[in-house]
Amino acid sequence: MFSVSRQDFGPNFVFGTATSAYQIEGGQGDGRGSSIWDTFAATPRNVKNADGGAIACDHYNRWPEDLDIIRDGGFDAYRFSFAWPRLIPEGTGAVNQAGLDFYDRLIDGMLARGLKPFATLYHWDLPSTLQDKGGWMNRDIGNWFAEYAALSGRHFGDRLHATATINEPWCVAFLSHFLGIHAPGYRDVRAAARAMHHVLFAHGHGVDALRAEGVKNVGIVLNLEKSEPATESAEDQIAFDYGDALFNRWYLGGVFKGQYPEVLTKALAPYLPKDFERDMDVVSRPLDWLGVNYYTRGLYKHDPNVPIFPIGQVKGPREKNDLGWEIYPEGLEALLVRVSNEYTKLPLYITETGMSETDDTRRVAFYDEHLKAVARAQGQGADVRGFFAWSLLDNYEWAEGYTSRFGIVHVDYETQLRTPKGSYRAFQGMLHNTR
Ligand code: IFM
Repeated sequence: MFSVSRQDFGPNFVFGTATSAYQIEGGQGDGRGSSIWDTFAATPRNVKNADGGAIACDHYNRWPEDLDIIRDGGFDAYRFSFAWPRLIPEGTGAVNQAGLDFYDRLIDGMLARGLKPFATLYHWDLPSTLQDKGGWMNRDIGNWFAEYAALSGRHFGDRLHATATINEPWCVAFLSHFLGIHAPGYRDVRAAARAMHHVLFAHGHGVDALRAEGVKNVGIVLNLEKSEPATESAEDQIAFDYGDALFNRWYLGGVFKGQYPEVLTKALAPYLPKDFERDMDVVSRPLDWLGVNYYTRGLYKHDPNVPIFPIGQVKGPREKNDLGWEIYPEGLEALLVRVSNEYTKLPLYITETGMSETDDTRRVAFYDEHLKAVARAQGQGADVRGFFAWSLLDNYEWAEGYTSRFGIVHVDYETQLRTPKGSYRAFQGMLHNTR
């Protein structure tokens, strides 16, 4: 049971659950092209147990049952993503009719169940053919992404309640091109700097393409953290400034102010695309809403041994999830108030939060605390309009494979049996019959 009730969040507050295509769909026949996650997962030592998304939760076939589960939970909305290689297998050019048909069925299925479709165009499954051309390192991705956005907007746009261009650009750029943890697995500062700019450049092109097709309610989903210095020392303050700039301000500043933090444009000057400043009006196209994904805080300390950004991270003292991420609900409150005061008055949605954990009573407490943090942020003026639990199902947790379970519904990967957990029942208890 949660200690909050639906009414605590205002009359039209949207409650939903979230997933993404590669993490749940499987169904890789039917004309879907190869994605960077297929090959990254197939490469030894990238993913625990060499797990890949070939079957995942078999949502490609089991979507009616999954949508029934969302409806029966009393949720208002479902956040899902389109798989670019399912719709345009080679990234540009020929369209896969089976892909259009699948998402037609899925969206119509949501509408038939009274669920608002919140779509994301890109949740990390880049078509491999585009990676062959440099992927996010290539400026042409602005045009490739616009073509894909236009198709999605033209075909599905009138049935979507909200559309996000990109999910978590920090992960697309930094985690995947500097830290090498996600596909395509680069550890290269020039690759990262280019991806950091091009992901937002492509986002802006995507916004234009969606609007040209008449799509309403367009946004982006940023993963943000509550960055803090590890100590009060001057050196750690500087480390915090770098960390906050890398995780938060690059994306918030780019999208809402058309400006990247100077501390990074200086540090990355040799590696950024030439004349990137000329693109900032595209990067900062006006939006209708912002999605915030929040999981933890970042605690930064000075580390003189790290070149370019002399920073390291330390673990905070609080409870952790089973991936070691510190649980810090008041960070969500502070972050929402900061975004609202410093960056945008647009409607905010918590498009993801959740906990990797097998002990579901801890997950119930996690959600309760984070819901309360949202209500407190609303009380301080943050215009938060919705909350999506990550995730509907246990699913493919990227480099963690299937070892990490974020679902409010348990999935037995042998049988594909879905079993609602206590956290699902807690949402159901709060939401039931109040839609
Ligand atoms: O599973 C991911 C999701 O794809 C993006 N946001 C964070 C989640 C948990 O790591």
